[in-house]
Amino acid sequence: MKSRILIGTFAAAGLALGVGQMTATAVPGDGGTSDTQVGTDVIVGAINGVSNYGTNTVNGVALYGYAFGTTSCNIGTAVLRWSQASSFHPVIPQNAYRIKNGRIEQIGMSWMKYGFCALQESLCATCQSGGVGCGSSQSTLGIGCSDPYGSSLNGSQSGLGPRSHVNASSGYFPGDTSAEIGTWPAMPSGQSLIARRIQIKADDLNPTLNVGAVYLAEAQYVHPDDAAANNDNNNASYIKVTVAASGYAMALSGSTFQQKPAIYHWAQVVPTVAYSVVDMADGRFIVGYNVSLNSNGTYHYEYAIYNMNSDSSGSSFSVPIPAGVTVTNATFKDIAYHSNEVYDGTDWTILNSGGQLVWQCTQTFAQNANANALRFGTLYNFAFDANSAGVTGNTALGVFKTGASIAVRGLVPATPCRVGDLDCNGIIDGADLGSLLANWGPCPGGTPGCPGDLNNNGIVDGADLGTMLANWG
Ligand SMILES: [Ca+2]
Ligand SMILES: [Ca+2]
Ligand SMILES: [Ca+2]
Ligand SMILES: [Ca+2]
Repeated sequence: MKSRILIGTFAAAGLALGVGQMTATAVPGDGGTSDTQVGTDVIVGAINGVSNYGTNTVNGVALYGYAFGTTSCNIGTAVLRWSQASSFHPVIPQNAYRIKNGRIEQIGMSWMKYGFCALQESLCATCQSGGVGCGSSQSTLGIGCSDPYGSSLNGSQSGLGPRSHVNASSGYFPGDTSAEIGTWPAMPSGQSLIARRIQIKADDLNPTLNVGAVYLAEAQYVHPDDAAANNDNNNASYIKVTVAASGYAMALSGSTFQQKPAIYHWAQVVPTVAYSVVDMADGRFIVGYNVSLNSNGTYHYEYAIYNMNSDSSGSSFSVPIPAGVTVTNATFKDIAYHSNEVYDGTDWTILNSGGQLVWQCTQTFAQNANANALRFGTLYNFAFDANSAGVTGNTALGVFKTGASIAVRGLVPATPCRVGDLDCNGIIDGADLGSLLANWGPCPGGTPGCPGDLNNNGIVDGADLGTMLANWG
């Protein structure tokens, strides 16, 4: 399965191309190695536990609070600086996802855990000398060494800072001085169990509402040294989790999938899912997509777009819709920021016009820097039905901070065949006539729409022949 995904990813990504002022390079996208193999390279070696905090109700919605423990590893060739109060230590966002009914959705996100010092353990490799452990203001994570942060530490609310203060492309954030911490949005009242932690709606966890669902925990490390070494595309890892019927307690299931964001598990559950990897100048997006057949004969298009570490962020997504294709049931799904985070949560608009189905953030960067862009560590869903099967083609991802548009390979609705072009080769000729005559008479079983039944009335007769001849050529 892994090799299949690698090949599919490479093939899809290899066709991604840039338009406008941005540059998109194409590389295999499901992690596994650092990009440069040199310098500092932090990864999540393991998600090591879950803290279950219980529930608070916010605006009438029951939300459950969680934190995931993380063990980082330095798999690079240089020590990783880990100095509290400076910008040179990791910050750690945690996310939760659910795969259900053919879709992967992000169902929760935390603020950023601010790391403060590193032990020197050996989860991923033999820990070499060079690291400076806890107790020094100049702590580092040595080459090959690992450092565990338990889930209760990653859920400690005073040590969780806002995502809006972090640039995941450069890894930069203001050092956690008392002055900086003083600028963090205040803890909302009445949310002592869930504030700043991963928050998930009860309805997204209730087993009777989520039969067959697969749940995933994900964590990512963000660090300026790792970003500067161009080793920041392997910083997210995930693990499966179970959800108990009682109190919706989560528990880890199996082993951590290292250096892979959770979106790559979608194809483990839905094997026809494919991916395009989009590397912008400042970070990586992973676009997952799948087309399935609906019971009514139309096709369901499902796109999940994950921004791993692009500060430029996304602000629109569009799919070409050929003339003659009918689109229904277009939907958008984001994930809510919380705990007084400054970002807006307004849903994107959806417009099918001029040959394009377009999802659009309601404000530009110039209008509102805190608009609901598709930011690092988040995954948004874009879905629709169409009466046309999927063919390989280019979608477009709009960039929030630059206004650029990036072409992204995906599956898009095919141009419909002309009425009477039974073999769909662009011309109505003797081959099509032969097919119509071969099917002359009632359709098998009386089921309308058999080959040649152009007016869909269950019989191939003179009326259909007349239509074909009228369209001849
Ligand atoms: Ca890394
Ligand atoms: Ca929203
Ligand atoms: Ca034909
Ligand atoms: Ca007919």
